[in-house]
Amino acid sequence: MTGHGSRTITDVDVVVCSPGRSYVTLRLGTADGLVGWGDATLNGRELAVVAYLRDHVAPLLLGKDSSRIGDLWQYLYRGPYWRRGPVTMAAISSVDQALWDIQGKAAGMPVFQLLGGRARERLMTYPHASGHTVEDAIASIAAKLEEGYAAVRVQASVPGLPSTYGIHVGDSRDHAYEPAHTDLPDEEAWNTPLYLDFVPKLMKAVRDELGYGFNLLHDGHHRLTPTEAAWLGKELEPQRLFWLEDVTPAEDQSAFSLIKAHTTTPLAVGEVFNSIWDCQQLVTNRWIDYIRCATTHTGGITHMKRILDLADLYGVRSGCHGPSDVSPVGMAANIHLGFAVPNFGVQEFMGYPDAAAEVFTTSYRLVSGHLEIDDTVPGLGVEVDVEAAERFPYDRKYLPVNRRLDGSMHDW
Ligand code: EZ4
Ligand code: CO
Repeated sequence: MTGHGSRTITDVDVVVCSPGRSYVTLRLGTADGLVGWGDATLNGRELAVVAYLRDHVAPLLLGKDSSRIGDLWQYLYRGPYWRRGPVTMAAISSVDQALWDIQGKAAGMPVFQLLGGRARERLMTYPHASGHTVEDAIASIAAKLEEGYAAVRVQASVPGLPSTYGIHVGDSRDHAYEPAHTDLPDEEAWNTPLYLDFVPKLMKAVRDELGYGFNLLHDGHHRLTPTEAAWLGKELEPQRLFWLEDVTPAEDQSAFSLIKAHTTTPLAVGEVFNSIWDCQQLVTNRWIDYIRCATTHTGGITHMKRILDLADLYGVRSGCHGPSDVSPVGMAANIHLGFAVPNFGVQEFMGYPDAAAEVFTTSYRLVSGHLEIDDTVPGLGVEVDVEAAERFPYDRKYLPVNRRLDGSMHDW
């Protein structure tokens, strides 16, 4: 499988930078001078993927034919014997994205053309609205609707808890979840009865105030048991959510059988998944409505396309994870897929710190809460300014951890 032609991979570099957030970006170069970019960012464990790429993957790629995307995927997945896992799959994802980028540039076409061509004119996105009070959260949603968004996720501070996941007041772009402390994880507190008492009141207040003319989402962030999640889903049925996200820790796929049996509130899960096997039971048993894998963490475009094709057979639509810790390169990969697949649902789009725009320029753009893409830019359409990246050296940060009020660890 060694390549001798113009498409041979001749250089492999990993760019690490922290322009407000940390990003790991793979750069592949070919003999004929094409450059492909891939996102390998694993929030809070970035350097593990850097080592995996530099120490173990780069030597395997040099001299290979960059056009053999599917075969290189299998080579990196089956080859090491040790399969799956977030570090391995983020590394494979970045290689796959970079190869698709090169393939598109070689063909002179945007990647979505190679995936079957444009299936829609724009992608619906959802941003994050939040507030310390119900009133503030409603005002935050109203501001997003004013900007043109057709879907909004809402979180609000749970009364009685010192901090709550997803609250980032005062940050208009909402690229939050950065712990305030840079050296050690922030510690948050959790109490299920307080949360379950509050969320139905919040959602009812939102619909009472703003009506039903937009898609409303909420993220449970893996905090509930299956029974609690089933109860919450039933309780929220009158508010007709677009989706209720990550109600339970998703490594237990069959938990969703219980939840789905009890509620018609649509369920979404998958942002921490890293392969089609994590989705298999959820999709084929129709236990979920939206699959939330990100192209960056689930094996790149090649593997994500297979997940979405499987999902389509069961009426499950896409809702790719799109936080600001998926880089603009990974976001572009999500977006190219979103333009091409029949079962696109929605794209999360949190936005990026201003400094990230000094490093990454994209051919997609956000217009009135929807993503548009330039037909004329080949590949993934993201350029990475390596000199600019050097101005933002790596800055280690951790995601928060979450403890119950008795001090025991809970899921964040
Ligand atoms: O906690 O991206 O739906 N979005 C989320 C995110 C995740 C972070 C983890 O890195 O749940 O905010
Ligand atoms: Co989430």
